[in-house]
Parts: sequence; C-alpha cells; structure tokens
Amino acid sequence: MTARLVLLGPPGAGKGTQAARLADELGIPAISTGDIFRANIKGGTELGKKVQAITASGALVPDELTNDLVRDRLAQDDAAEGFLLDGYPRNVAQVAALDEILGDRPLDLAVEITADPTVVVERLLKRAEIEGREDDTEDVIRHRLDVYAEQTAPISAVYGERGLLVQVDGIGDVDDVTARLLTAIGTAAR
Ligand code: B4P
Repeated sequence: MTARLVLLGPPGAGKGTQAARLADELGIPAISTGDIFRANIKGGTELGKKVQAITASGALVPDELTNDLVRDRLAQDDAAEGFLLDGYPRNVAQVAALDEILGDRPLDLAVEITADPTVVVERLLKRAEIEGREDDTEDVIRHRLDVYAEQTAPISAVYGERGLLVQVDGIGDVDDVTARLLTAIGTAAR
C-alpha cells in the first residue's frame, strides 16, 4: 500500500506502539521524531545536546530543528512511496512546514488515536517503571499533556477541515487497537 500518513494523539495514547505495527502491515517506514531525538541524545550528537534538556522537561523542541530533521528524513529513498509520521506535526506551524515539505504530493490521511488522560498517565507511569524514560515522571507527564492540549490538539481541527481526519479509540487491547486503525486507514484510503 502506498500511504502518506500522520499519526496524532496525546502522549501515551499508543502512537509509538501502533506506528511500528502499522508500518509493518502497510510496508512503509514509521518515522518518530521522538525516537530520532532520543537516539541523538543517546549518541551524544550535536542535535542530542541541543534537545536533551528540552525533551526531559516535556516542552517541544524548536520548530526549525524539528522541521529540518523531518525534511531530511522524508528525502530518504525508503519514504518515497509512503510513510507514517509519528509525533509530527506537533503544532499548527509544523502542519504548514509539512505541507511545504510535501509540495504537490500531500498527505492521504491524519489518524488520531484518542485516549482519556487518566489512562495515558497510568500507561506512562507504568512505562517509567520498565524503561525509566527521563520524561515519564508524573510532573513531566502532566506538563506534556498540557502542551498537547494547548499546541497539538488544535491540529486535529485543521486536518478535519481538509476532510483528512479519522479518529480511532486507543483504549483496549493493543491488538484490538491495531485492528481498528487498519480498518480506519483501509476504509478512508479506498
Ligand atoms: P514522543 O516520543 O512522541 O512521546 P509520546 O507522545 O509520549 O509518545 P510515545 O510514542 O512515546 O508513547 P506511546 O503513546 O506509544 O515525544 C517525546 C518528546 O520529544 C516530546 O515531549 C518533545 O519534547 C519531543 N518531540 C517529539 N516530536 C516533536 C515535534 N514534532 N516537535 C517538537 N518536539 C517534539 O506509548 C505509551 C505507553 O503506553 C507505552 O509504554 C505503551 O506500551 C503503552 N501502551 C500503548 N498502547 C497501549 C494499550 N492499548 N494498552 C495499554 N498500554 C498501551
């Protein structure tokens, strides 16, 4: 399947979890800006040094760094026939940047995974016990949810007005959520 997709949803909705599964099923690369930042932090690169304190605080990395990173990644060969962007765009300015990057081959669909804040906080605290991610402390999780509500949630309306938005319930078994997502993508892409 050729598909140019973005995956939206609050922290802890299951974006990273589902992006990997969808990418496998659809035969397109999953591109997570969060994963790219974490790999750079781990590798001690210049980009990693610039973003370490920002991601640890739960704030958004400046748009110019993030947009350049996505522009470079989407220019790679494996993204030519399709991609699933996970965690990007994250504000309305990034939506405009992505439009410009994609030019005359725009997005096919924006898929939003919905989940109640109580559930996402529980999931992320559980992940903290397992993975120890620096931004999975309760205070930082709450800040990430505020940042999401203020800056990222408005994106859904932008894609909704373009007729590109589908919403999928992210509560329940991981396999069930994957099945719902594949149905929503298949139906909308037909
Ligand atoms: P991200 O890596 O995107 O972090 P996230 O929103 O928390 O999502 P993640 O993918 O990790 O979690 P998921 O919901 O899959 O961003 C991290 C930081 O990077 C940001 O705060 C920001 O600083 C920076 N950043 C990234 N993109 C940016 C951008 N575009 N602009 C500026 N800054 C940017 O999963 C959460 C947990 O739930 C997992 O443990 C999983 O196992 C569990 N889970 C998933 N589905 C489940 C289910 N159905 N049932 C039970 N548990 C489930």
